[in-house]
This record gives sequence, C-alpha cells and structure tokens, in this order.
Amino acid sequence: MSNVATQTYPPSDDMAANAHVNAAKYDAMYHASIADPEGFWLEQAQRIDWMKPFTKVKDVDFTFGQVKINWFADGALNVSANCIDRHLETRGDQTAIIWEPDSPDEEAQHISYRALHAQTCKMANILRDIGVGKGDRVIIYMPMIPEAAYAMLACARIGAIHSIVFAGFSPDALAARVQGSDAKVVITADYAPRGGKATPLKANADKALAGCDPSVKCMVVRRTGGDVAWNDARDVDYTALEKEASDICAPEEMNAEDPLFILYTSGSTGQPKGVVHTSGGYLVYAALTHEVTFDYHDGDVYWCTADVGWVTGHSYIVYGPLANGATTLMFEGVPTYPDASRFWQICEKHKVNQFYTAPTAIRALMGKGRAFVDGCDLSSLKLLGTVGEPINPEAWNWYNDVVGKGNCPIVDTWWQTETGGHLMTPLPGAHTTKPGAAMKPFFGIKPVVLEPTTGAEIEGNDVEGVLCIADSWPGQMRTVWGDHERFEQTYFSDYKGYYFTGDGCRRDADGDYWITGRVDDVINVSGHRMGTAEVESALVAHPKVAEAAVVGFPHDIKGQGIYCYVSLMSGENPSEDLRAELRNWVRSEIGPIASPDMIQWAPGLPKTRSGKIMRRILRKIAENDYGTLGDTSTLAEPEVVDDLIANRMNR
Ligand code: 6R9
Repeated sequence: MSNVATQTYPPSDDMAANAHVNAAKYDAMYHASIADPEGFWLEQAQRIDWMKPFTKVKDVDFTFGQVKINWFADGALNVSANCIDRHLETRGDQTAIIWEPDSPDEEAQHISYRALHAQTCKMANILRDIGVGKGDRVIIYMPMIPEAAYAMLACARIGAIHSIVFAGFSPDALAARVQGSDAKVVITADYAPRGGKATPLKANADKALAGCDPSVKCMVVRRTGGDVAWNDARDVDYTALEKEASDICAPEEMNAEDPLFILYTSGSTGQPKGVVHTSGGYLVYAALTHEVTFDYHDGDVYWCTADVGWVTGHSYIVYGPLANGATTLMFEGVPTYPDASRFWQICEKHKVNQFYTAPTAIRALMGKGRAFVDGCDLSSLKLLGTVGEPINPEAWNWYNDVVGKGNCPIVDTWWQTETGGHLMTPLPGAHTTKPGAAMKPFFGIKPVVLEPTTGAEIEGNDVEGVLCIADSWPGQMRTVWGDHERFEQTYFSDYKGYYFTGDGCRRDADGDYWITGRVDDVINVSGHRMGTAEVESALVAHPKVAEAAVVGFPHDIKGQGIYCYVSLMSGENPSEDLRAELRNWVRSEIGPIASPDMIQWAPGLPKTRSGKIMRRILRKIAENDYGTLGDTSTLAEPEVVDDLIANRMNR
C-alpha cells in the first residue's frame, strides 16, 4: 500500500466552524494533555457522574516486572447509571437505541432511554435472582439484538463482569471462554438471524456447556421462537421471566478500577488473551473519543456497523454513545442482505448522521458497483468513519466520493481491543485528511516510533518503525484476565518502558501517522484479528495433520487471507476432499472467520537448524513474491523451498 498522499482533504468551513474541536483547539488540548495529563484527565473525568469522587487521577508504572495502571482509583461510579439513569430527567423519551432487524420486512424498534432503563433493570434483576453478583463473570453469546445491550448494561449495573463471545464463534471457542473466565452464566438466544439464515445459538451453547462445569446456567432470549432443546435444571427462559421482572434495580457502587468487561482477543502465540477493561477510565475515554472523533452533537443519529462481539461494538455502539446520551443504531444483519444497498437503505430510513464501518465492508460493497449507493438518499450523512485495518486509498476514495459525495470528512480511527478507544485519528473539524492515514494522536496519546531491533526511539519525520505508546491513557487495558505476567510479557517486555502495540507505522514528512500493519504473527482478516498460531493449533489437532504453518497473504476484499501450509501424517494422501475436510475442521474448531482461504500440501516446512519455522519465507511464497526470498542458507533443508514455490497456490 502506498503511504504518500496524492491528494489531501482539509476540513470544510462548516466543520471547522462548528465541530467540537477545530485546529487551534486540538493543538491547545493536545498540548495540555501531554504537558499535564493529571490536570487534563481530572477535567475530562467530570463528563461522567461519580458516586464518590476520586482524589488521585493517575497511578501508572510501565516498568517491566512491575507494570500497574490505575486511573481515578479511589473514585466510585456505576457505568450503567452513567449510560442510562442520568439521562432520564433530560432525555427520558429520546431514542437511545434504534434497532434494525436482519430482515427489512420486520419492523425496526426505537428504544427510549426510559425503556432502556426498564429493560436493563429487568435483566439485572433476573441475573441477580439466578445468583449473579458483583465480580461474577457472565458470558454473552448473542445476536445483534437490543437484549445484547441490555445484558451488557445489566451486568454493569450489578457489578458483574461481562465477556462477549462473537456469535460467529464455534461451541469449542465458546467453551474455552466460559472456562477461561470461570463464568456463572451464559446469556444467549434461541437463534441468530443474519443475512436470511439463522445460526442455532442455543444449540451451540448446549454443545459448549456439555464440556463445562454443570453449575453454569444458560439464559435464553427468544429471538425467533424456534425450537430449542431445554434442560430445566440449567436453562433460564429470559423471555418468560422478563414479563414479570421488576423494572427497578439500584445500581451497584463500583470502584473505578473494578473490571467492567473481559474481551478475548488473538495474540501472536497460543490461546486468545482475556483483555480486561475497568470502569471509570474506560468510560471517560470511550465517551470523550465518541463525542470528539465523530463530532457527535445532541440529536444526531449515529451508526456503527460493528458487532458487540468486538471491542468496536463495546466502545462505539454501547458505552461511548450511551454515556453521551446519543441515539445509537444497532443492526442485526449484514451489508449485502437482501442486497448490497442495505447499509444505504438503513442510512436513508433512519436519517443517519455519522456512519462508522470497516474497510473490508467498503471494499466488498465497492465491488458490487455504485448503483446500490446511488439509489439511496444519503443527504443526512455528515461524517464517515473506518476502523479495523489499514484502508487502501482506492476504498478510501470510493467511500469519500460515492458514499460521502465529497461532503463528509472520513475519520480513519486506529486503535485496538487493548486500547479501549481511538488512539490515532484525524478529527473532522481540525485535520486535513490523507487517504489511508490515521493522522494524529488523540488527546493524551504519546506515540513513539522505535527501531525494531534496537528499540531506539526514531526522532524526526519521514521515518518508519514499530509503534509504541510512551504513557498511559484512561482507556488502556489493565491486565490479562488471570495472567498479569502474560500482560507484561506481551506488551511491556520487547520495548522497555513503553506499551508495544504490535503494529508498524510510518511518520510522514508532515509528522502524520500511517499504520503499516502488524509486525507480529497476527493477521487481520476482514478486520478481525486472528493469531496464526490459533489456526495452526486447530489444524494440528486434526488426526491426519502432522504439522502446519499459517501466514497471511493480500486479499482483495478481506485485506488479508489465511494461507496454510500443511504436512500430513505419513500414509495420508492429499486430496480435494481432505482439503475441504480441513477447512470445515478449522471452521468448527474456531469459527467461520478462521476458514482457510488456501491450503498447500507441504511435504516439508522450511526450518532453521534449531527447528524454527521460517515464516518470512512462507509469507513471501504465499504473497507470490518468492523472487526476493533473501538468505535461505541457514535452512536445514533448503530444497523444501523449491517444492513449496513449485506448488504455490496464489499465482
Ligand atoms: C479496533 C480494532 C486491532 C488491530 C490493530 C491494527 C488494526 C485497527 C486500524 C488498524 C490500520 C486502522 N487496525 N484499526 N490498522 N488502520 N484504522 O480493530 O481492534 O480487533 O483489537 O484490532 O487492527 O493492526 O493492531 P482489534
């Protein structure tokens, strides 16, 4: 991807005049946030309601071996009360959530803040009744229905820690997360309608729970009313109980540093990590970034197309928008059902003002042609956002021209599950954008570019290296659930004294930032993070597979595709049937998002003499760029490379 902008886009006069933050204000606020973080965040923390005020803003140590991150640590609050109760007096009848179902023939719902309060309290009371209390873990495995938001907010209300598992994950992946977080309850739905098909979520949960502690309860929301198996001793019928449940539930007083949620995400090694976010700092950061990045104003209708199974859904469908008293749209379906105009139909129908999606969706829709967009009235749109992976300039330009008609600033927001909210993004009233650039650090963020091998800080502009952050911000993850050592090892050991993002970046001649992609063994498939090690361990769990190595390769729509090199057990023969079997195997071990795009039979894998797989070489072959393999003389068996090149699949 090129990272030099041919054309740049300054803020419109209207944006510069009316946005929350213009260029001068950004400079002043950014400077203040770096010069005096305590003063800056003390002031910003006033945007939420505290049950007990804090006396200390920040208590942080990034030193490897003694990493601690605390914000507003002796304050107390309740996140659900901040997202709901405090809005009741001023905007009780305002729509909090617009819910758009999978099928356009089903009616959309408008849920007011008052109704959101009642529904959240009911869910909270039902959870309490089945024994969930402060600090207990609750797994949420749900379609994109309002009850998913009620479940999140209900947990927050009673101080339970939620952990959402994307509904596209397999029973095995669900079971691993139930066990890893030692959850008391799984909240699910009978079925998850998506793109006209219905995933049997309850049946998946049944499979997962068969391998978990028998005390784990399963609470079921009736979404379609379809048939499900029922275990009276374990299953709880939410839809039946909801009718009788009380709609009043006092919010629990929570410490600022009490965990709000755990979200499992892929790393470069082994099992997914449980990223832990806490209450006070996370909410302040999600709310501030939501308001400033999207330039959200009272009365706007805001839509983020993510799923609540990902961090984007946490921060920018639920917590950030609701803390700001916004109207946030939740969509159950997919961009191409019933056809490729669905996103734009929804924008027209609900008069969406800010629209936030992923480059992979933009590329897929771009491929369907502009007629699907042109048929819709998109005049309500004021701003467009992207997240999840680097956006290629072609997709950026299409988004800008065809969707935004040249009138909507594009905010390319770079951040991670670990960061809780945006770390780098242009601000619409302040910054000239460049297609493909994440541009500027958000308030309080000190990005540094390091030389990858020495870790020395690279000063000046027009430089490239690994991206680290020099100091903490309130939305930062606090630990890995149950494994603080792994937290320090993953993020603070490679480059001492810094938070290591795992991304590479370039600071251009103007001092603007471009994210160049992961520098570790994490690949980004359709904006979803996937550890290559996870796919490898799924493959080698198959009885016919001896060894596997997985790398990413450039994919037109997905950004990166999954390329697998597989060595079979001796006596096993490669075949198309076996290929299909392995593909299905990985889908059932992890989920459809991990489905291999290419499986190459590899009689041998290139290894160093010490037995380490040379991924650099495998990446080159998968990229069909084997002319520049570099030095292969340290390989134990250089001839395996010739075989892999001869039989490469991506030509
Ligand atoms: C929010 C989210 C994080 C990784 C991150 C980076 C990539 C996200 C990006 C981007 C370039 C952007 N990424 N946004 N790369 N430009 N605007 O996506 O979280 O699922 O944890 O993924 O995604 O590589 O490190 P998560």
